[in-house]
Amino acid sequence: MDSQDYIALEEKFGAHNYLPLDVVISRGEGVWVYDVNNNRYLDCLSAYSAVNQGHVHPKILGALITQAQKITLTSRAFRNDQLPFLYKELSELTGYELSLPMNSGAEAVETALKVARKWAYRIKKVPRYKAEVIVAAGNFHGRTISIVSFSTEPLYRDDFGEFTPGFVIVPYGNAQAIQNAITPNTAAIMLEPIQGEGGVVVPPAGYLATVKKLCEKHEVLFIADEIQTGLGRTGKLFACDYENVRPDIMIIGKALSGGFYPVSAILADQPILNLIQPGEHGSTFGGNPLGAAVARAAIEVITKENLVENSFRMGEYFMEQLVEIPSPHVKEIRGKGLLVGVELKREARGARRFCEALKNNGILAKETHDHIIRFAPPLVIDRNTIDWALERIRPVLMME
Ligand code: IF1
Repeated sequence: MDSQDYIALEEKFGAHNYLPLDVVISRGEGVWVYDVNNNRYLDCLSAYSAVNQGHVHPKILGALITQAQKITLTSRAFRNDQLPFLYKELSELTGYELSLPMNSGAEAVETALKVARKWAYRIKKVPRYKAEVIVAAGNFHGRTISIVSFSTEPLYRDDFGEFTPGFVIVPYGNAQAIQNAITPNTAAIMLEPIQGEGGVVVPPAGYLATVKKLCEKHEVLFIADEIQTGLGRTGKLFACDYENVRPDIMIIGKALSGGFYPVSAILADQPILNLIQPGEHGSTFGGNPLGAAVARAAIEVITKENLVENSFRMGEYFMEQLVEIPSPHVKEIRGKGLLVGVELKREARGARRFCEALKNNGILAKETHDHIIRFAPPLVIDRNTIDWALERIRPVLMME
């Protein structure tokens, strides 16, 4: 079989909820992936930052195999010997007293929203059920009905109503708009520190710090969705670290498992997370020993291999070099660490054709919002590989 045969099967028997590039990947190693015809590509998406550690990282693979041969799932009706250590290691890594493990990012976002609402009723004494959560236009927090209820992207929410009430949408990057939206019923403000899907939108310097001060002043929780920006992606452990902002609730996922297994979590201190009493929240797989063992190894790789520092240095170099390319199509290059967005001018006729050309040059990147190319390679990338990539990106950005 060659690529077309795989694509034909997928088109025949699969729901069409994606329109992927026509590359059929069969294996990966580090920053490289290989298609069924053994063509090699540099992965510049990292599965939307779930593979920060590089594909099939041997240490995480080893943890997966070892644990899978012992016990994979106990349910939380009983205890297991991996989860206590994941809790401890997450607390040591992030400084939060507690964590609550889930599976997908959306589940962790829903968990954070439930905890914030409960905190509003029990601690802030907001009348039931008037709790409001402020979110930003251009957000992406997942695909559940409640989450798309506050999406501003018609593609993600049309025809999925009735929508969940209790959300207030304000422009991203504008602290005054948040101040104007806060009411006595505001439970929380939830933001991505950098909007990934929104087009790698970096807010003005000081925005996060100003928002956090508003939260402290008005007794509102600050929730940071660091599912994509967290765990080294932006050149700091968390993107909030750039402004020394400590969210009341931190949401993580994706690279928490290095792409081996769905593992997500929310992190908070006892006054907030102890509001959840036994039986009030959970899931079949949340906190399972296999996911916990994988997450422990994924975290160890990030810290022991200095991936945060590498992300900072490689990202700085990559963006410096991209800016030097005299492309007639580029409007702006932005991002932090190895989360880079190349915004194209409207007259460039969309980013998809550039991604197709990049694919033909051996680079896999994904467009977002039609006119932005996102580059997010695994954080293990080295300078030689970035130079290899730039040699192939340059002609594409210079094409007609
Ligand atoms: C798709 C986007 C990225 C996320 C943030 C929560 C979630 C995500 C900041 C939910 C997930 C993924 C979902 C995937 C494509 C991808 C994506 F394009 F959809 F928006 F990365 F930017 N918060 N993002 O980025 O986590 O439930 O998926 O584990 O749905 O197409 P999840």
